[in-house]
Amino acid sequence: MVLLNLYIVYFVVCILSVNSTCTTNNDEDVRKFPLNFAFGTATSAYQIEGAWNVSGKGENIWDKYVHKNPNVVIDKSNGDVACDSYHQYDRDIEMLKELGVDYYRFSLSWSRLLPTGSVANVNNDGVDYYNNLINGLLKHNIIPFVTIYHWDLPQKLQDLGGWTNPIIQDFFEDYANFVFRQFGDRVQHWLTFNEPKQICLCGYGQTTFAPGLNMTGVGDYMCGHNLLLSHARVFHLYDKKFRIKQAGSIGITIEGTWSEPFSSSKEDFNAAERFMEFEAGWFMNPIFSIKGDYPAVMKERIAVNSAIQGFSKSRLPEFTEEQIRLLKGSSDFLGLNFYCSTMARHINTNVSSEPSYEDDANVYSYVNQSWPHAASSWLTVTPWGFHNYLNRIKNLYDNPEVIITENGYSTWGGLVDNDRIKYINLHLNALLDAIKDGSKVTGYTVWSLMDNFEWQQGYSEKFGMYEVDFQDPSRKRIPRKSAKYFIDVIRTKSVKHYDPEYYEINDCTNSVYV
Ligand code: GBH
Repeated sequence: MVLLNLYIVYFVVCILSVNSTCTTNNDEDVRKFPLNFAFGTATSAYQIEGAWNVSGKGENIWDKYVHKNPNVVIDKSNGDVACDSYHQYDRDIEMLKELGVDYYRFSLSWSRLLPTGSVANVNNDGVDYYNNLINGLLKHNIIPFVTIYHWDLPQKLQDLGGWTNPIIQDFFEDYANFVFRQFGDRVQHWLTFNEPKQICLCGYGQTTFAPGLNMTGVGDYMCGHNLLLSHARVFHLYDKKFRIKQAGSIGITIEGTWSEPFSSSKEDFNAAERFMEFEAGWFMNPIFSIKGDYPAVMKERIAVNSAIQGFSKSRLPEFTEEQIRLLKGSSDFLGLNFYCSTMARHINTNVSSEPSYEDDANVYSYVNQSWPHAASSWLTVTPWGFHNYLNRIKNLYDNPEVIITENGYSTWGGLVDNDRIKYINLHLNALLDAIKDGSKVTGYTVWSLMDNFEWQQGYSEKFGMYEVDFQDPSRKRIPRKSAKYFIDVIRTKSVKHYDPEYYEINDCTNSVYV
C-alpha cells in the first residue's frame, strides 16, 4: 500500500531540510527515511471512546467483563468514559494535526455500529460518529487507517460462543461488508484484526482479557481458527467487491515478540524458534508463508500431546486444502506490532493430562532482568530484537511489505518523558537498520496518541504522547516532550543516530515545537 504521495512529500522535505534537527551539526548523525515512508499514531475504540451506553451503542465483551469482574483491572477502572473521544474527537484531530502525522490508526466499535452484532440492526448515531471522525481527518489531510476489530466483540455474539463458533465468520463478513459500504469511499487503508494471538490466548485460553473463558489448549485454538478464516473471507470480500472501486488495501496486524535463546545450545535455539512459531507464527504462517497452514512445529506438537491426553484428534483444528489456499497471501501487507523481546530456554516437561497451550509450546520464556524496561513489566527495551524480528520476517515470508502498526513505551506519567523519546529513537534506528538490510518497511506508528484504558492495567500505565487528565470531565490532553520529539521526526523525515557516547535527549533545544 502506498500511504503517501511521493511528489507532495518530496516538496515538503525540500522545504524543511533547511531546518536543522535536534542537537546535531553533523550530517552523518542524521539518518533519513525513504521519501514515501509514512508516520502515524494509534488508538483503539474501547480504550479511548467511552460513551459505553450512549446513543444506541450495544454492550460489548469488555463492557460486560469489567462491569462484572472489576477486580481483573488493577485499579478497578473501566472504559465507560475513558478519554471520552466519542465527544472529544475534534481535539483528537487537532492533536494529530499538531503532530503532523500522515495517518491515524483507530478502530471501529462493532457494537456502536451494530449494537447486537448483526447488520439487521444499525445504529445511525454510531455511523455518524465515524463519518464525522473520518471527514475531520480528511479535512486536515490525515489518512484514516482503520482497524475493523480491536478486541470489543458485541456481547450478543459472545453469547453465541464468540470466536469459537464458526457462525462468527458470517457475522464478521457481514460487518466488514457494512463498514466497507459505509466508509470505504473515504477509507482506503484497512486492517481486519488487531493481534489475533492476544484475542485468543488472553481471552479464550486465560482470564486476562474478555471474555476470560480460561480454556487453554482448546478455546484458544478454536478462536484462532475461526478468526483466521474470518480474516480470509473479509480479505477476499474486499478483493472481489470493493478493491477496484475503492482503490484501497487491506491487511492484518499481528504482534511479534523477539525470542532470544538463553545459550548457544541447539535446544535453546529451537526453544526460541518454537516460541516465535507458537506466538506470531500461529497467525503469520497461514497468511504470509509460501506453504501456508499452521507452523509445522505447532501441528506436530499439539497432535502428539492431544493423542497422549486421549483426544481422538488434534486440539488444533485442521484447515482443508481449500482453506489453506484462501488464507495464503490474504493480506496486502503485514501490520506488525513490536514492543519487546523475551528470553527462551529449553525445558523438559511431562505432558500433563490437562490440555494447555504452555505445555504444547514447551518453552520457558521469561523477561531478562538485566534489560531496561518500561513501566509495564513485560515491556523490555530491546531495539536489537526489533531489527532481528524484521530480518526474520523478511527471510521467512519472502519479504512482504511491513507497516509497524504499533510500537511504544509506558511510563507512570509526567510530561518529561525522556525514556519514551529514547525508546522511539532506538526503535526508529533499528527500523532503518532493517531497511538497510532489505526489509520493506513503509510506515511507523506510535502507540499511543494519548494515555488511555490500558486493559487490565487500567489507567496506571501510560502510553500516550499526550497526557490525559482523567480527573477532568473534559479529559484535557497536554503534549508530552515525546510529542514534540515526534513532530521533529515527522517534519524532517529523519532521526538522529543513536550513540550512547554523546546522545543526550535533553539537548533537543533547537527544535521547533508546538
Ligand atoms: C498492544 O498489545 C495492544 O494492541 C494495545 O491495545 C495495547 O494498549 C498496547 O499493546 C500496550 O499494551 O500483563 O504480563 O499478561 C501489545 C501486546 C499483549 C503486551 C498483552 C502485554 C500482557 C502481558 N500486549 N500483554 S501480561
